[in-house]
Amino acid sequence: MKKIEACIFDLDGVIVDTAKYHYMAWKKLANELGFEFTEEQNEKLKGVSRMDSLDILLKFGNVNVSYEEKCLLAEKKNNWYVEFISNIKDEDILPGAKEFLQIVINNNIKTALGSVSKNAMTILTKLGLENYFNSIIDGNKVVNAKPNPEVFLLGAKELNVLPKNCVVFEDAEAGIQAAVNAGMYSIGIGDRGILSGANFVINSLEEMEIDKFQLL
Ligand code: B16
Ligand code: MG
Repeated sequence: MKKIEACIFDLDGVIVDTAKYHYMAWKKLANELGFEFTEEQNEKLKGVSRMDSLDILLKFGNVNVSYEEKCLLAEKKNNWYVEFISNIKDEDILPGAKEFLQIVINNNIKTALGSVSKNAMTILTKLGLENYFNSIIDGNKVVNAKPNPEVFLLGAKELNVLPKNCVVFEDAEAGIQAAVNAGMYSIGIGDRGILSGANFVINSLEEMEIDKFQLL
């Protein structure tokens, strides 16, 4: 069994089912700007910062706007997203997430959150999940979004664990790439085709057992 000292979890799409709310808000913005935005196109936005996501979205729609206009559009999207998550409940926690976090903690493996979302703390507090993490890295602590490894490297640093002894759980292509760039093991959650860069892929944390670390 590899020496696993820490698990770093992405938030949207790994711990909570909020990736769908990001998609809904981006789709609403695209429609308002006069173009369609598919779930397939949305894969390219997962794990990517708000402004970088907006740039990708506008490219899909062939829309050119000034920097000032971009700031207004990003704010608009975020206001919708914040509205969507204002009623977030226990049912929005993804299957097996809380249970697996508890197993990890019981096995004396450190835990960190590695999200580039500026709304991460709001979500964790609303769901009473903040105490499951020894360290919380969110979009307010990092400059570079995934696939840049900054978010995961800062998590490892705060936990005082070497990157090679960390496992990252991710649902986004950019997130798996960030884990690879950080020199960490990665477990993809979702589509095998999209997450092919991961060490292995599972459907949800419900399938996760400590013994699976032997596969890394
Ligand atoms: P916000 P993660 C990412 O969170 C989302 O996957 C991505 O869709 C979003 O654009 C980004 O956070 C920024 O979020 O607009 O709330 O600051 O997957 O890294 O937990
Ligand atoms: Mg995610």
